[in-house]
Amino acid sequence: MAKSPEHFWIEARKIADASEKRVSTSKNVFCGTVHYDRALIAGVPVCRMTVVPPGSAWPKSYAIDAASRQPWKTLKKPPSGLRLSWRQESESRWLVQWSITPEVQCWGLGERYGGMNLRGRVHTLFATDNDQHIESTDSLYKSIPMLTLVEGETAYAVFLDSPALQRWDLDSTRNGAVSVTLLSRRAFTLYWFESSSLPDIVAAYTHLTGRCDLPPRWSLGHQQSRWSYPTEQVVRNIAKEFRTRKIPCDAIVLDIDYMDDYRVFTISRERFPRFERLVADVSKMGFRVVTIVDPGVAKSPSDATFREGRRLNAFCTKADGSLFVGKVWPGAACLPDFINVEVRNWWGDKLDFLLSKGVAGIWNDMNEPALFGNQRPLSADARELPSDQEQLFVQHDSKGTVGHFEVRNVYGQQMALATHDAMRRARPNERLFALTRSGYAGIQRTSAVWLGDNASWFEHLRASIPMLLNVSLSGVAFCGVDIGGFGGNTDAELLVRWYQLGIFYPFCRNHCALNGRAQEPWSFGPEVEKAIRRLLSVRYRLLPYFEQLFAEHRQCGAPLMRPMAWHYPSDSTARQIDDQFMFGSDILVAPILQRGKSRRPVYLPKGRWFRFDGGPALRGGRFYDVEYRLDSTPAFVKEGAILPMASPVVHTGQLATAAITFRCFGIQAKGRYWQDDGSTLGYERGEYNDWMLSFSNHRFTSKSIHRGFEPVARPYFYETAGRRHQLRDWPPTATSTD
Ligand code: MIG
Repeated sequence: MAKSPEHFWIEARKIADASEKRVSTSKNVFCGTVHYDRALIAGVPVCRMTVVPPGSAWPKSYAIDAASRQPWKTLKKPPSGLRLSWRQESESRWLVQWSITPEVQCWGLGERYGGMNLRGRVHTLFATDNDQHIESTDSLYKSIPMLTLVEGETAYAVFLDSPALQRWDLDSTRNGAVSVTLLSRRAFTLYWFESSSLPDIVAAYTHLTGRCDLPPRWSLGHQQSRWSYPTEQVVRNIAKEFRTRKIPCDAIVLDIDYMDDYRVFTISRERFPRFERLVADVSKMGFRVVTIVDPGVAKSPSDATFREGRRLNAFCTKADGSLFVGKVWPGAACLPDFINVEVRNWWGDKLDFLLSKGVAGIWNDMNEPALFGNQRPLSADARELPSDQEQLFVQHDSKGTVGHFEVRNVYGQQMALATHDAMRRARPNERLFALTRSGYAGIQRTSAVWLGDNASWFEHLRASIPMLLNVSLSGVAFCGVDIGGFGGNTDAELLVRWYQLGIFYPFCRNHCALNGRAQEPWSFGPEVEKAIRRLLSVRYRLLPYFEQLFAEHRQCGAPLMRPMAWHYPSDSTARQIDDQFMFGSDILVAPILQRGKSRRPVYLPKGRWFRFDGGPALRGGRFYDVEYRLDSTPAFVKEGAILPMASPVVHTGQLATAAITFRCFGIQAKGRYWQDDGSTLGYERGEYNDWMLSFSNHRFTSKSIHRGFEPVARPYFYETAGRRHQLRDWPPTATSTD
């Protein structure tokens, strides 16, 4: 048989690899203990391998949700489902290997720049503040070692639970070889999720690592940010502009310039003389205030936080016990050692400085930790881990001292934990909003995330879809990127196109860097403002659907943003698509992603679809060339769906009494409607209503699945074929039948 050209390439690469010694032939030097077990998690068979080097403690997991309990069954030998080989190659280097078939696509792995399929490249997980998001970018802020391998209609997954540097080579040599290199001297755990459906894999992974609590309703609204709104007066003006222009908005975000000399837990009284009044006044207008908090504490005897931290030994030190000092916004600064629970509690108590002033949300930035002039303290291609003493600094938890690189990937995670726990203490019955830049597996339990410093480029608008899909499949449902782009200057066209997509980001925030051109919605004249107002009002009208999706996430781990294959696993065209996505099961989002274009191809899977903004049904199973004007909603709704929608409001405080319309798509439709107070933890005690909605034979009916919440009176309608009908006795009283 004639050999294919590909065959010769593979042979040639083998020769080249051998001469470069890339195929490691080192032997296994492991002489510790390894433990295998297996469990059925959310219906998925999962094999677990725990590797403990001699003299090491059993691994401590920062990822696993303490509330999750599994019936692990110990095995005498490696389970057959675990289709990998592994070895310890040197004192600090581990190698895990397996091979993948040609059709496999590699998804997940947290925050990666680029397209959705990660195959063909090496991906390093080592928390890095990198504001250059370009083709060659590798490590970014988050490190989530959960890879999903999609193979036809099913998927399997590998989660390597270790907060040390990991290098995932996903077949960069194109011969089907996958390898994971881990640089650590400590024990680690590997989870292998056996072949299942994609939704089941994510359900099982989020069962283990947790799901996000229901966010406060206001945090699902539009948030307006800027580095930085420099004075109280500027913030008041921004608030006033939003309200007089009737552009929906729920939060104003204060970046580092609200502080005095960038010192954490201070307020510049020169620029924010009546900060408390400001917070109270904008609250009356329906805004929440979110403030940034960075970990670096000014190394200065005049700084109270520094003095306290010093007294409590709260800072990371060098191996000789002296303070580690790096350079960040406040100048020379020390870093709290967040893996220590006492430090977390101390820091959390300090947050009362902001919480007691009425600040609603905390935004944790720079928590990789970022250090000016030292963003990559260990080279991405390092072969060995320096000794504990040489790992930039050392950290201390209850078990003792550990080199920073061993736990670097959870620095941000543990800061987020301190924040979350403190907010919980201060507000025991409230839903919390915290945002973080760095994070590790399980970050969804404490924080929403955004993907750091993108730029005002169409490329980054485009990349946000696959990036957020991969983050979503890595367990983090509450995510978004800076709308308008952070770096550089946005322009009218880009800003509008970005809002067209951004209204479907679970976390919806406009944010812009210091030097960039202003990009508040009114910055580019009335036409642009009008388009953005309309787009944001679409988001606000859809917030009941958002809330229902978050409730679903809590129940089964499903993210809001889902790749097409989530709902169409047997459609091989859908599997290749990463420039459109499903928002829940009913809405397909396919925005314009290129400058100068107002049309794009949109793939509609089998079934019939309606444009969100109205029009005739379209038959799916093919591509359409679709035109979007500047104020169009770039979305389609599946026939047979019922979307719960609110009447227009400008902030979520008005939502509880806004009329609800159940929009029915098609002559037979089904939907779900979740209702609660949007602000407290009452839903955990059953204080919510959950309805099954149905429309058929020209009749709208509903069935209650759960009733535990008494909503305030508001009008309800259903809408079919463009006509609205009031539901006079809805919701039915508990005793009536529908
Ligand atoms: O060194 O606080 O990603 O959102 O505006 C830059 C200033 C520090 C980086 C964050 C960005 C934020 C900026 N911060």
